[in-house]
Amino acid sequence: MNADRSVDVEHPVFVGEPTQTHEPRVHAAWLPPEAFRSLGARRVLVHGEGLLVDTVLDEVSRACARYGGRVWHSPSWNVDVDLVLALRAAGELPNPAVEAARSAGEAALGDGEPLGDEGFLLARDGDVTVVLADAPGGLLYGLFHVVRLCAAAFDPTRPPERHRPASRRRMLNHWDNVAVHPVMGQVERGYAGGSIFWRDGCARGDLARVRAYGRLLAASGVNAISVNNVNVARTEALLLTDRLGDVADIADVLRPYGIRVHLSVSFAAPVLLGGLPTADPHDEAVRDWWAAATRRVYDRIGDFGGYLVKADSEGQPGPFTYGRDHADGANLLAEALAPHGGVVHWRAFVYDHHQDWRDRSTDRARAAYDHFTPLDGKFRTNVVLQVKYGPVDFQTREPVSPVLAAMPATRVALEVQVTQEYTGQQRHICHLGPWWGEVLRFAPWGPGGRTIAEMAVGEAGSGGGLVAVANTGDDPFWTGHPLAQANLYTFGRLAWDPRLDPTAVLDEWMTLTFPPSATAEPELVRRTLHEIMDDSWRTYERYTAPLGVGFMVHPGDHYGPDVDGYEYSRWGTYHFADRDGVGVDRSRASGTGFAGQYPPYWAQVYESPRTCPDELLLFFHHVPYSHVLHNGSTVIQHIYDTHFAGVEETETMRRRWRTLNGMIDPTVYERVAERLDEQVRCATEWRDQVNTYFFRKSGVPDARGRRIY
Ligand code: GCW
Repeated sequence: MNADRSVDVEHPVFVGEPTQTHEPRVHAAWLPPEAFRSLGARRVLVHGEGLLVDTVLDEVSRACARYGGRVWHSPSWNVDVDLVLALRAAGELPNPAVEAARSAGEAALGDGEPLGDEGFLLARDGDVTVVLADAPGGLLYGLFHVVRLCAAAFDPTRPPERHRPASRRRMLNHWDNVAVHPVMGQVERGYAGGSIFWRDGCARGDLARVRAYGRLLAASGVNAISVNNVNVARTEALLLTDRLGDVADIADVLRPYGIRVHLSVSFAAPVLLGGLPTADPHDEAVRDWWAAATRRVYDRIGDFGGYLVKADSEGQPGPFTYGRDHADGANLLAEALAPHGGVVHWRAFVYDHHQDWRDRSTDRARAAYDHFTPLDGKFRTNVVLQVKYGPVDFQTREPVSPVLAAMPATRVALEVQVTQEYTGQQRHICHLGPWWGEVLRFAPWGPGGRTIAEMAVGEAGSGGGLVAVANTGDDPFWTGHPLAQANLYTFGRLAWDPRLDPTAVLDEWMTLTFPPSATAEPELVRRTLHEIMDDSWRTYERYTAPLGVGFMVHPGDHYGPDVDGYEYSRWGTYHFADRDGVGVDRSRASGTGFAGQYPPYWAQVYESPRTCPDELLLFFHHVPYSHVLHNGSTVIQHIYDTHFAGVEETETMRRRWRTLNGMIDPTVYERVAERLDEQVRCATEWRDQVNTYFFRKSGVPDARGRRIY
């Protein structure tokens, strides 16, 4: 035993600065000190070397310092311990108990299958819990698994388990601007204050906050992050060159948590930054420019993740300007990144945003499929095509994008939006886990076939994985609404394993965020939170746009109701309500043909109002108000009923929340209480505007005679 390397509570090993999550100013989210109680009261041996092992040691040391445990760092043989976190490759394992647990675990799990860079094995032998990994990253994720399990990690009867992330990359996109945008502000579609990275044109420099963020993300499973908006203006474009140092600083503080940094870049960068006359992907000078710029990035940030690109979309430059297609565009950047192991995330969100509402032949929902499917097989292997979950734009309900199933020879990533642009903007409780779960379980070739989750993961993790638009900012609760933290946590966990049950993940989040050991009535709190959150996405759906029609939001800020707000606009999002009926005919027989973009099973189901699921009826069909749904109600009565019910449900949420007064942290209580008042107000506005609109259009009274204006 090397006494110099042993660590005890008087002399904990800190490899980094203490993070601000321990200061009252910033909420600890799902990593309050209390969540570490079970771990921190144990005798722990950490075995192995490396930056991420230092992070593990730091975490364990701080937990033990607080809760009376002890920590040793290898080589410390023959100490009695409760928990060992060990790298298998770090030479001989620390003691016979560890060795025994390892063999027991490996035997129980089969052949000692490789754990990869991030996987780990958890096994018990006698009184010892052992977490084994082949790489430091695995040890870090193993540590957070132990934290999640609390006492269960030390249950003598716990069978061995092996964990590996389903996808290599689990990525968050920040739509943060460096310079405040005149319309979109510091964070585009940000509902949690300013950016944690940038303020008023500069890097914030407050890297402790970024580090604390990295820690939270690592504990959820996220391992990649793009640090600037996909809409890249001049100041943000400079992050690739003159301002690269700011990106490197962020990369440095996120690295100990296994998180790689990516950049959104402008396709026009060779012109904007390089002074070239063109950004044509076929131009030799343009290719050289990207190669050189990318080399400089890697000289500075050796583990840089890659580029994220929104091209030819909503005013962003792209290959269309030069008569090239999106494979040409994406491959240009992929070629520059390939020698360094980087990857391009190329967004499929390409459509005509100058549509004429009079033109019924153009359908925005068709656009991504029409642009991209002819290019299947043409992208380099380090291109990931990033596809929004629905064909339009992050609505509360849309069919799953047909592009996800239509490009078998392309690495495709599923993009979801954790920031609640269209789902209540973190003023409303809208837990999105169940919605993402539905998307992930969707089987594009029909029931029983491969699912979106399987496709995003790909063969042996070769798919593009899951990507999300982040919902975090410099708000003390990180996400504005404290309960919106659950959406971020859930995204990370589903990105790690898309087969997880979102409600079980929510439960995990509750246990970490409101630790039972620090909560007066833990079961009551948990039950009440489930009652409030489990169905909150469906509640939101009920009081907003009906039956999948979408986009009845206030133009610009996208908050609150405005039924005709987009009806005569250029954005291609219409509902076509008239005195007889409502909805968009996207059938092949008489509509835009969008339904035909699905494989035969769903193409057929969506084609007819008789078979189309109720919740998507108005997305696919224009039907009379008297149309009878599968649920037995008419469309008009369904609109009335759901809108009345939705508001009642928000009132119930509020009532339930009030019963928690005094049981949870008062600042959390107050913030949520405040926002629930706004949710009830806004839901009421939705109900009354939507019901009144359709009553006036249709002239059909509510069968139950409730008040409509
Ligand atoms: O939903 C829309 C948003 C835009 C956003 C765009 C996108 C970053 O309203 O603000 O731009 O999607 O996904 O690129």
